[in-house]
Amino acid sequence: MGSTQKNEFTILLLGMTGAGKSTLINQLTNYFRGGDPQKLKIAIPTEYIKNVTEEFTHSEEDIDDPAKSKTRKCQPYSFINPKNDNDTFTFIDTPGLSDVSGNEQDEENIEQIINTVLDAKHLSAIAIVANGTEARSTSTMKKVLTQLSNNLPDNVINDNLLLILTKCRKNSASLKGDKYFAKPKEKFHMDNTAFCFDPQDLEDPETFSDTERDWKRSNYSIKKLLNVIKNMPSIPTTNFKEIQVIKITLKEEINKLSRNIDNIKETQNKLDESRKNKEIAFNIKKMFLHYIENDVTYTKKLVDVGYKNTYCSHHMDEGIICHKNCEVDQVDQNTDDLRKCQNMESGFCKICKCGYERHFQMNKELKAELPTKDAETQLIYKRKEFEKAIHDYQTHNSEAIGHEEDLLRLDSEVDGSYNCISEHCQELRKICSRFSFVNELQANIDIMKRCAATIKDSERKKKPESFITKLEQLINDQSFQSENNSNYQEYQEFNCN
Ligand SMILES: Nc1nc2c(ncn2[C@@H]2O[C@H](COP(=O)(O)OP(=O)(O)OP(=O)(O)O)[C@@H](O)[C@H]2O)c(=O)[nH]1
Ligand SMILES: [Mg+2]
Ligand SMILES: [Zn+2]
Ligand SMILES: [Zn+2]
Ligand SMILES: [Zn+2]
Repeated sequence: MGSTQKNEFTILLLGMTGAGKSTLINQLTNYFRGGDPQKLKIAIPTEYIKNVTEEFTHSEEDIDDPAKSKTRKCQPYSFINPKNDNDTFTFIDTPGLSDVSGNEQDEENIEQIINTVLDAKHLSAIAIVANGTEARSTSTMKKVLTQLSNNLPDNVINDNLLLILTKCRKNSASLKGDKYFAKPKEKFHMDNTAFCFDPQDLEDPETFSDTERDWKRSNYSIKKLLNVIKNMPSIPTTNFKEIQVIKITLKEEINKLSRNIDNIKETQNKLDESRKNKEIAFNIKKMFLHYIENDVTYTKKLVDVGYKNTYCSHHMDEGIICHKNCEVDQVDQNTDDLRKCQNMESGFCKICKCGYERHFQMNKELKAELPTKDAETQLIYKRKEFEKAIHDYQTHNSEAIGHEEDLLRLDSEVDGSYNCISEHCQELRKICSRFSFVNELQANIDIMKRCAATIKDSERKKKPESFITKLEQLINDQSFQSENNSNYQEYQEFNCN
């Protein structure tokens, strides 16, 4: 027995909807299985021939609706070369892409296409099928590649790309003035007319001879195509996988980053709260120390009230409430909010004459008569309040320290995320230089931006905001770079025979 090496060639057909991918599959079926215009073999039903003659499964829908795309699922069609049964050619028909950008169905289809590629393990070629009669058929090629640019590795685009122009003969293909997004290795023309009219029309001799002629030309193009495919490097689909993996990692890292920016915001709020409570406890402590040391008669207990009072940290111990039931909402102690209190005039308190910055708010008040007028018992109460204030102060202080530590940790995690994202972007760029980070990540960045904008502390805000700017520059920079990337050359119309 001679050495019979089995060769498997997998070809992915890509194109806009209606370009003629499924019709090409029918033409291929006839090529491989010896059909002819009068005895058509049908793998995929057409508008005119609904009955399939072959055993393949297909996913055609809305066959009679010219406005809709037909192929719903990626479907492989395997053929054994009649001239050499060691060669198997598997053409993968795919759902066509629409002209609408950002189309959800397209996104779904692209995902399906990539998964099919991954299943294939090896790919011999990606053949872009484009309507050759369209004035800018090469720009449709560019469109297809752009839509898939975040999924196709460079080596495939550089070494395994083919262009099949349908519905045309070589001399009628109008390609003038178009620029290539990438250079296909070879270009083919065909007009698979036999599947595009009512078979009864073949009775007309002119139609018959035209169809015969188109048929021969198509088969000649297919023969050429198969030869080219046989000589193309078969590439493993690992690069596709790698792109997917890096994309997932990038997404995860961006999500982590997003969560951390959210955490910074939350932690900042908690820190503000702790600092505020710390200040309140400090002032209460000061007040009771003053009461104890100066033996101030203490007849009322400090109780919670359902409204906010504005106090002065210098005059609180005199029992002065600078503004009872103050309507101002002091957001945090570092802001100028209390300037707006109605008892402030040009930043000074009308009641105690101190500056607004000495003031703070709390929903506590000396109220409710103590049950005793006895000095000894009063002192016990005063001490108890004093100690409670010390305790509260310590609690809020250690809370604040904890939040500060958290913020430092979050800051460094955010930095780490940046480095990680930047590394992955570079890694991705190496195998997929056309990758558009803007398309992939802009939405997440916008969410982060909105979150960062709500961080109250303007100092705190700076870090995430500068970080997000840096990240935006990174992704914009990378897509800018790609325009000048050597792998990204635009080719003038070229001729192939
Ligand atoms: N004249 C001519 N018509 C063609 C040719 N190829 C396809 N058509 C017609 O173009 C239309 C779309 O063809 P399909 O093969 O379904 O196109 P497709 O790329 O599979 O479309 P989707 O499945 O929607 O992505 C049909 O009406 C075909 O009859 C061709 O080579 N010549
Ligand atoms: Mg189709
Ligand atoms: Zn007020
Ligand atoms: Zn005051
Ligand atoms: Zn004061």
